[in-house]
Amino acid sequence: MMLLAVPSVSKAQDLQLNDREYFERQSVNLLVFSNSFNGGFNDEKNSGIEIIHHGVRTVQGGAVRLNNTPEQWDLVPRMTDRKVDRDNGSIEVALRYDDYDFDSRVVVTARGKAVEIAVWLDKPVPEKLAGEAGLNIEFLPSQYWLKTFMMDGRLGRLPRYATSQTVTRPNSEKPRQFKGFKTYDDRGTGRFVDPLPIETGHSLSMATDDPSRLVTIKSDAELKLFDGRMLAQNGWFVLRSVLPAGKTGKVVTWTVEPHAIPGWIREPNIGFSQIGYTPEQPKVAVIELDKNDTPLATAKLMRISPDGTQEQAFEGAITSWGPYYKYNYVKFDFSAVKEPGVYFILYGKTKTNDFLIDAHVYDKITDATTDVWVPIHMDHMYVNEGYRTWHGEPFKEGYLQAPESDHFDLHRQGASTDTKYKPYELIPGLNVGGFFDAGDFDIETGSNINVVQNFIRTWELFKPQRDETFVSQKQRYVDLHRPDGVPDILQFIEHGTLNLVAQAEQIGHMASTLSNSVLDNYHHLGDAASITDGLHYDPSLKPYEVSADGKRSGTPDDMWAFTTRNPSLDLRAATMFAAASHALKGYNDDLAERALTQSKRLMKEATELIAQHNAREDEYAWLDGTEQTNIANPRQQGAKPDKKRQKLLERSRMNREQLGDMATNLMLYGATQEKQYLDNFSAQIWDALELRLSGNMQTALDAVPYMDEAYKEKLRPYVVKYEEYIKGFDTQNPYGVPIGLGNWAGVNMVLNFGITVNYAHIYFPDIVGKEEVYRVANWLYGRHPYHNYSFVAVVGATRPKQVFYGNNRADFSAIPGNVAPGLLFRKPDHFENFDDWPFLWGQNEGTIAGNTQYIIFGSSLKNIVAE
Ligand SMILES: [Ca+2]
Ligand SMILES: [Ca+2]
Ligand SMILES: [Ca+2]
Repeated sequence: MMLLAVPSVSKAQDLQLNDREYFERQSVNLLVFSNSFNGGFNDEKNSGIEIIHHGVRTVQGGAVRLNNTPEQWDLVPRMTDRKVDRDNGSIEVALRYDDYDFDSRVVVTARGKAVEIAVWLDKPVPEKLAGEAGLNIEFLPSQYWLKTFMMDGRLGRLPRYATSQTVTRPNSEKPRQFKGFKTYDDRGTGRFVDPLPIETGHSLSMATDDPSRLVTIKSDAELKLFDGRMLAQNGWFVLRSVLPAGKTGKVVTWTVEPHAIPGWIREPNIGFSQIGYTPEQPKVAVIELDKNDTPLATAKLMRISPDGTQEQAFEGAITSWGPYYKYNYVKFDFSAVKEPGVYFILYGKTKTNDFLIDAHVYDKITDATTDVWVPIHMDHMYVNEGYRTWHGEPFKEGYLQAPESDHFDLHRQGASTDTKYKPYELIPGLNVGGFFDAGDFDIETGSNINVVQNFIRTWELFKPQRDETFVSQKQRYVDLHRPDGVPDILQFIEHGTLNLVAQAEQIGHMASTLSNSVLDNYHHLGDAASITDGLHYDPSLKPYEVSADGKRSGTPDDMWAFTTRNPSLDLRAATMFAAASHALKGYNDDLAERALTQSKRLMKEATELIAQHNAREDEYAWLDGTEQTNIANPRQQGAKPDKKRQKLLERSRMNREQLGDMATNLMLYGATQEKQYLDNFSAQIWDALELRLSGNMQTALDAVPYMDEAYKEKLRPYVVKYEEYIKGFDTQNPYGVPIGLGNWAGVNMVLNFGITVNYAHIYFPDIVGKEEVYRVANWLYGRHPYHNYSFVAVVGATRPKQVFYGNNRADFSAIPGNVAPGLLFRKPDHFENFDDWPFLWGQNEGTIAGNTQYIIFGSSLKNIVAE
């Protein structure tokens, strides 16, 4: 753990192929398909040839592409082979477009301080793609706009906003997009928009006025520089050379040289809590250092007095944690400082922003989420805040039965509708209640079930009476910061339940989703009420034509209900309905009654369907859905089932089939107080804890309020083991929390962990000490890799993140109270979270399920701190 990198002044100045299979020199990492185009959402702007330049991933998307400025749903190549040739210092990838039977090879070879990028073809470019296929690479707009560039000696400045020129071309010339969908509405013209280049030539220098961003590209082929934002707000600056038609062999060659600032060392990233600290809590900053940096012996805590003067409050030793991926980590413990006040950390010349030490720093951590983020995501309502309208009432025309479709956004409708409706028929009554999924505007039923459950849990545990939101279902109107006499959480439970009950009543079971029918309105950025025209789709009218009575239109923009029946989703809904009916009783008795009716019916039907189906399930699917993949800890993985374990698994599976899911049983007991549910739970929990302690501890803790002392005593040794699991993170990474490596950063996993730790502390304070509950808070509020901004657009933080992937992302903005997924891992060793570029959903999007999970975490943390 103590292997500190020795700083070396005389590091080789040429790009070298390193052990992690990328090209490296101090301040430049050049990756060749360490990350390929295989994410769930097509072009995620995270793949191909990438450059991490002075610590920031500013270039990606290097590949053979079929468009001047590829959009998310343009075709991406499949990587069919990748070879690393150490002797020649080169990496070769084979790329294939199955839709066009088109293969190419890209070979990247180190040439001193530059690399050569060459495209090789064994067969000429297919005729359909001649003039369209090219070698592309993409530059991050937020790191290049307003900077100067030079093409063949001509100077220019990269624009802050897209204002270059375009042409239109016949649709027949447009290469096929994802699954044949279209990202654009051609308004009946039969033509698509194609950007024209900003500049063309043979030698380009990007950012001649910024040595940290300067990249020079030279080629005998014509280089064309485009602005991808002309088609899509999340587009990048694109450099490309069209591949010549009819040629084979080495058809295009570029020389690419990223400038390196001599002796550059990355500024230390001092991770600490932007929300501040209570006087008594542990206070340990984690400092992320360049591997060529030499750790200092001490750091200081400075106090800012009320008169504005500064004084040293504390000086303490720097202790080493060691290397973790590409950086080196040290810690600075200033727990000794307990006096309330305004402070900042001074490490060498690096000074943090100020923060508070005060008993009340956690008081407001959930307010922005409950008062602002959640109500803005209420669907089928007009949402107002002061002078501002967030959105009008969306989807007034309701939802059509989806036809069979292999759809976008991971949605699918099977061949049968599983309903009484014919494809394209209006399913009445679905345009009520519900919450927008995330940065998009669909209702994901599974997420909405989670949301209602999260609100119910918050309500049952903490009974928050906070009332800052006016909600009128009759007026279909929400007004922020206007109390209406009803606790907001209760209104949120009602709003979620209204949509889900409508689904069960109208469809007969749960829809998988209520979502966009056409891709060209799915990527909508703006007022949700303008996604569709609010008029019923009438195929007897021409597109854009409106009926004489003004009620129907020929524009096929109506949303669809995806209705393929999924009994496990129905079962989850049944559980949630039982709990909702309990929570809503006395507030909305009619809805409570409807929820209970649907709960009983779905429970019965779904259990029968599942029994018929008798689906084979693999070991981890039921054990825990959240922690099974991608924990950045190899020690967690690969535990092979032994004989005893196999036996336990068998028994668990049988119990589950006969008694139902244990967490569901527990929730049903909470809702009904019927003892059989508690017995069903008790019959399963101990095996579950033996099989997967960390994944099932939360459920075990959730049962404590219903159980006797004997249960608690039996649970005790498991909590002791869980405490070891918590402490184990201290040696796995410098931050002491589970860190995810998936294509979606791991905030949900971190929040789950945080909630479980909080409850373990509440019920077993002698085993899980109070100091443990700050692990996740520290991470969320700024103690993490890359930068030290709070991942929560939160009240109280000095420096929250400023841009998120919300539905206002095109304005480089945030919706207050959002929680970002966090640190996105790029293989093989890079964590990042952009705060000047909101469009990478894997690091910046907030989801309705995640943000309501945060409300539970935050509420429990506040309660513990207030003790
Ligand atoms: Ca969605
Ligand atoms: Ca209210
Ligand atoms: Ca419509």
